[in-house]
Amino acid sequence: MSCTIVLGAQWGDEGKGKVVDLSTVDADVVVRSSGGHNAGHTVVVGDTKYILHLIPSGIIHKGKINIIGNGVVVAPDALIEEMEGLKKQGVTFEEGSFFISKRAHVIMPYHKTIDVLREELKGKKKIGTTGRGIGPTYADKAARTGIRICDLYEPEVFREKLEQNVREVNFLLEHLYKHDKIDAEKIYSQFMEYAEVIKPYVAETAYLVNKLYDEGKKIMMEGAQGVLLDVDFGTFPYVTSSSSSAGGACTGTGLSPRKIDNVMGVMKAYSTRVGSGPFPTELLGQTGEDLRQAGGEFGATTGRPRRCGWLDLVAMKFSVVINGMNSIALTKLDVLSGMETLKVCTGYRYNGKILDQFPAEIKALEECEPVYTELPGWTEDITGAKSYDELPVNARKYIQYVSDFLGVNYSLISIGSKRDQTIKLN
Ligand code: 2SA
Ligand code: MG
Repeated sequence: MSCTIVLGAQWGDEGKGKVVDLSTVDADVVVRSSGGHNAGHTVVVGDTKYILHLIPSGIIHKGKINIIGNGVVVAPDALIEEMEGLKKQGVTFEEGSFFISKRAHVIMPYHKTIDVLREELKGKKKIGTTGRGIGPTYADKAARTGIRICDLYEPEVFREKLEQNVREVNFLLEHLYKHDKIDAEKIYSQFMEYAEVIKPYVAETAYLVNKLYDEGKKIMMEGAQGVLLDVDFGTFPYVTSSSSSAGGACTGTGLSPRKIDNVMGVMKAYSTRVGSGPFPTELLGQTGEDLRQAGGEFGATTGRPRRCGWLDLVAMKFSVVINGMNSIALTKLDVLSGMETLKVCTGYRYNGKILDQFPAEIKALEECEPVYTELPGWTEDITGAKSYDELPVNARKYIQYVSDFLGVNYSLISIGSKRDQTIKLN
């Protein structure tokens, strides 16, 4: 029995899709514990490309159990659409292969409306959310007004909560946002229909996930977003609204913390982020543009160009510490080929001091100046390397430097998007 958490160690888009897919082969159970359809995991199997948002990637393989945990926020309409799309690609949802937690909170249409309007109101200070209603749904959860999946099967409870929430939302729409009001009745009947469609999959997954572990099943927790977008530990307020770090895998599923055996962080060989917020190592000039083009750094969900920069080891070290990361999957190393000199950030200069810890203060993150260590680049194409020893000496030096700094070993190094462009190290 074992449980491994695979999480994005930076700001998301580290290439989790590929790493998760490789790890799925060994897993019996694949679980999502946080986020919603703001995630976008691209998995390529043979010639087929699957883009998953809400459904755990184990669904692509027959015989795996897939669970959407209580920490996930579920938009039933988006879920049904994703299921339909996957079915068209030949994916089946056999009995016992897919479960949705009764305790997961539901993203309602008004959450999406508020998400978008709140961003508009913020103007320049906007977070750059995905506009999927994620923040307002988690806000309702914390405010104890949220609607859970189980509520959909108690029509009176659902109606009462819905009407109460819609009253509040309509007040805001009318007086703050100057927006058309919404109709609770329409939402009610729509959601009653959605509830019927997803009913066969709804379960008390907290018992289930512990039982599966106790039976000796191998569990993989599939992270969404990245640690630096975690609501507690990320670059608040420029974060998502869920616990995307390792702790969230327990609270978001009910699996006991005593049952977590491994935490694998997926780390891109450089940094990217989408949306607003501080990014100390961001490259605004040609080098950043080169990384964007070479790395194809455009969002899978929204198509937005990603901001690019050097690898930030101060941020990474924080990520290693708070997650207890015991291995790193290094991705997109090939993107760095051809760059004359590579830089890694090992400290932040701020107010005349060098910080070696990732600061909580947004101002420090915005105004600090990265302290870089320069390492020589390599010109060879590394996308065909079959082993660590086949990598150019400077690539090995870069990899080694990072691993020594972080005090964590690699489980794999990815040198291209295909499955076989992977150097496994243990
Ligand atoms: P939200 O919509 O409330 O969660 O947005 C808040 C901030 O979190 C950022 N965010 C993301 N950043 C990177 N990747 C994300 N998801 C997909 C992924 C993206 C994709 O996991 O790969 O498909 O390319 C993601 N989701 C949220 C967002 O930009 C805001 O800064
Ligand atoms: Mg992505």
